[in-house]
Amino acid sequence: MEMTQATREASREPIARSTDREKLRQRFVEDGYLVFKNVVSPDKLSHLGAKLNDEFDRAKQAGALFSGGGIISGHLNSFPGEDSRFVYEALREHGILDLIKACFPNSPSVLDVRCNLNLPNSVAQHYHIDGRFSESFMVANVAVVDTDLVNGAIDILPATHKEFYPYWRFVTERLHRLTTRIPMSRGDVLLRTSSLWHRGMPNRAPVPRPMLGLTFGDPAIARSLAEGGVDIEARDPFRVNDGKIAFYENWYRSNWLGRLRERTFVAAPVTYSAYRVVASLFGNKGY
Ligand SMILES: O=C(O)CCC(=O)C(=O)O
Ligand SMILES: [Fe+2]
Repeated sequence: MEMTQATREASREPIARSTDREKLRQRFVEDGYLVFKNVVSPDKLSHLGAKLNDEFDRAKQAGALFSGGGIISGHLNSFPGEDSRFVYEALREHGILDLIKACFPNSPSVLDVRCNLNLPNSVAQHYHIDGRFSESFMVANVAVVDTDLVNGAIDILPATHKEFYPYWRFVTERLHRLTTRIPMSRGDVLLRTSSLWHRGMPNRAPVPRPMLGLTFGDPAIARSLAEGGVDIEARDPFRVNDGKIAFYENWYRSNWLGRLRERTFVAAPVTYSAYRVVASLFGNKGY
């Protein structure tokens, strides 16, 4: 893999001094992402990873999982439970929360805690941004297991956050040529803006690949909480679902239309891509 500036230089030490923080912030503004090595305790993460796997097996065997909703393409969303709180504390101790604040000073203070489960035999996702371009927020991805090209290291397109690309422009300007895989060791952190183009990749290993995704100040989440009458300041994001692990749909709904879309994508990614080009010509969502 080609090592990028961001990967090579990101500090292993806590980001103690504001000068360091300002340098990192500037690099983040340029590239749309930063990688930090060795932030979160590998031992605690292996414990969490084992628990996630156990819960997933249990839900599968109990027939408690939905069909479709990301299961066909192999990319599932989940809530990693109260036992993942140590990850947030590690981000704080490392100075990463302060850095996030420096990068997004005006974000609503709403944290959401998720985990991407990349299942064995998954396919490459479509390139996308998370949420709307005009509402970007920070995502902290934490490797729960060592992640390489075999078990599905994420693919990002550096600096694609700087401009709004409707999907037809994404295709005609051939942005996929910027492809940069980000292998991570257990405990490494990828900070990325939600508006940086990226995709989940095939997992060719026999076990699921979990990757935590903490989002900071996602306006869509702030809105839906406000609509539900939730007091954001009082809300504890680790106590969602009584603090228990849960599995969620990702990208595709688990109703019949969602399953049809997902099957179409898996069987014929080009057809799906063509559909997105056409949709991007008429909608303002961009993808
Ligand atoms: O699992 C990954 O590597 C990325 C998944 C992703 O980007 C998503 O589901 O939105
Ligand atoms: Fe994503």
